[in-house]
Amino acid sequence: MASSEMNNGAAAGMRPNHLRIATEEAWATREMLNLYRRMLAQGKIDDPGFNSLWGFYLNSPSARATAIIERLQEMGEPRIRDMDASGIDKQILMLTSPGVQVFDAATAVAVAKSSNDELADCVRRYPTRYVGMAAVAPQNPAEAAKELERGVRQLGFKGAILNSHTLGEYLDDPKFWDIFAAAEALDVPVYLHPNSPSKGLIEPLLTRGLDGAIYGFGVETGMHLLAIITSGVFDRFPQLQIVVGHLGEALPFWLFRLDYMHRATVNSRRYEFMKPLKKQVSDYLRENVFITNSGMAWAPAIMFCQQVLGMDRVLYAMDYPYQYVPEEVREMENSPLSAADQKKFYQLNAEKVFKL
Ligand code: 1DF
Ligand code: MN
Repeated sequence: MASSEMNNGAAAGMRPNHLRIATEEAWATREMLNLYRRMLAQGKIDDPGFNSLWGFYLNSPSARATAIIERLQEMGEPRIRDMDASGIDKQILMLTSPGVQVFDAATAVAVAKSSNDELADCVRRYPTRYVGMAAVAPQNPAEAAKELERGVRQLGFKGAILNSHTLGEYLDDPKFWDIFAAAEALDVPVYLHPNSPSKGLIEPLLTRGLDGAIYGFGVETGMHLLAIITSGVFDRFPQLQIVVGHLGEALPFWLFRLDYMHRATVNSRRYEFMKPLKKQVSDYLRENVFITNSGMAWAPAIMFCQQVLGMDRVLYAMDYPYQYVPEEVREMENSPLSAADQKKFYQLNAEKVFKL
């Protein structure tokens, strides 16, 4: 067998037989970062996770912080060059976390609109390279649903970005479900992206420096997705599809225990509010959830997820600019996956989920 058939040509630096669509790629507007700066300077944000994360990125002189702040805001040729240098054909773009979800409701609604307009301009400039996701303000669920509809119908966006908790509140609360109803009706996915753990969840992580992407993001976001499932969101919205990064924030590894213990908890009536679901927890993860490997360029974990969720449920993501490591892209193509499965992972699954 020619080496190009074995490894898809990646090792030899050739073009593979598929596109590479990176599905969790971040950007930021100047307007939003300036609001973050002002809020940090005024010291009035009651969200220790936000203060830790954005206090670092906006104040640290480190090479990591300064390069990321610059790349987040750069939507022109330098970003395209970074994509070319790492072999990325398209970025699915989302307003970086927590997006508008730390603002008061009126500000959040306004910044969601202005950033969506800006993103639509960027996509118009590079229509073959960029795909937009709509930022929405859960602080005002009815407006969020409207903005998602505008984003999809008028701006050509392919779904919504939700950065986990909003001011400590979670999407298992039915007051937010207008957003899920809109996504289901528009037939677009919701990307449930990490946020720092909420105020009530963060303390022992923060005091150990583990609140960020190293682990706290996963604790927060895996718990959030599980709470969405156990609250019955997918029984109410059976067509809804949620995309989650970081290989499903570890939930695929928990499938067996989640099914057993959810059943045990419900059947023993330990919590009055925990109602029986139509299906097992693992069924929702296989039928209503897609996962991406953002930040997890590691073939054994990717292949485990493909094995337990299905080859059609796992998508490629880089998490630019937070994990911009061009070599990772090529190294991963040396995994034992067949060329056909590589094509699903890097291209076809994303085209299906986001309707590209
Ligand atoms: C980090 C990582 C920050 C991810 C992010 O958004 C982010 C980080 C503020 O390393 O601080 O999206 N990530 O998805 O892994
Ligand atoms: Mn990310």
